[in-house]
Amino acid sequence: MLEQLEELHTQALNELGKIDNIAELESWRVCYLGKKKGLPQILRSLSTLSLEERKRVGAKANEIKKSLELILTEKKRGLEEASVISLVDREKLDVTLPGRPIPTGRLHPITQTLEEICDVFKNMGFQVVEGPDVEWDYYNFEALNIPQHHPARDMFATLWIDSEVGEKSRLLRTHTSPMQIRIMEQSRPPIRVIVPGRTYRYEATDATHESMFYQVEGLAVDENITLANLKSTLFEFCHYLFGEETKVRFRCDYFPFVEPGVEVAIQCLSCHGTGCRLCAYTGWIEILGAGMVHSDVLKRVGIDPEIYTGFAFGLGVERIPMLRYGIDEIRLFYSNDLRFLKQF
Ligand code: 2U9
Repeated sequence: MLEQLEELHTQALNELGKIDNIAELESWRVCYLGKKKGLPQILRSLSTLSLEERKRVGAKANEIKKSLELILTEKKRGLEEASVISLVDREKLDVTLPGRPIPTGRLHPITQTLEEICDVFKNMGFQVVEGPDVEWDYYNFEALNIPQHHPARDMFATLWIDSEVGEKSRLLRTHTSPMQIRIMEQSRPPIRVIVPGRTYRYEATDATHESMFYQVEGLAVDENITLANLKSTLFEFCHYLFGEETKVRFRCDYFPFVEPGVEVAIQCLSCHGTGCRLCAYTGWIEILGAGMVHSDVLKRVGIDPEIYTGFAFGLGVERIPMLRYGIDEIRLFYSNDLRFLKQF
């Protein structure tokens, strides 16, 4: 029996020497120290021996058991340490490696221009408001002095949403002016707002026309607002955007929602008035349309034109970076070509 114990001890130690992971070590423990097998089983069978033998074999078995338990604890600690070391080694971070470049995004050139335009007017005390792209015929046309069959409807090739005709017909707004009507319906003067946003036209695209483009429109309504206020506001705007020295020109124009109406042009940035391809040899470049809000438009929203007057203006946003950077193709802004967009 003692010999059998010694053999078991040697075998256990041999096997332990070959183990290099925790899972195998656990199987080893079950095999030699587990309740159902190994030493505990031998200890249970002592009852068949004489008292003398039982004492000796029992003492030896306990001695081996203690020795195996001790060596098991040590082996376990050793394996755990080794596994932590190998984990640290595998997941080691080389902080001296150069970082991976994270490409930074940028704002679209039209967004940049919109923000710049809005900032100029915000500094002059205007509030920025936005309206819906889908509008009623009433807000886009009727309220702006353009009733059914008015020839001015031809100025705005419209993308209709509803097929029936009338005030309750829906469309994609052809200008952001409908929002100014909504503002005047909802609030009382003094009003100073600008409305940036997308506008839509049912037109074939070419180098200078898109079916979707951005506008910024402005409206100021108060007592004693005159054409002089409109002129100074838009002169200030043009000087800020194109430089203090830029010459600005006001000429008569017609829009159904303003009276009088004006077109605002700046002297050509490229030829300074002598005439070139950019300004179609006129020396001037049109930037804005504007005017004094028509008294009928004010009346329709319940603002008394005897007490209040207002000015309004509108500009196409894409034209600004096109003039500044000499871009001769509007469609580049919306064709998602990063080679183009990355330049801004
Ligand atoms: C209300 C009353 C009047 C806004 C105006 C223009 C003239 C104009 C064009 C410029 C280039 C549009 O993008 S564009 O094609 N706009 O010429 N806009 S007056 O007048 C208003 C607006 C709202 C209630």
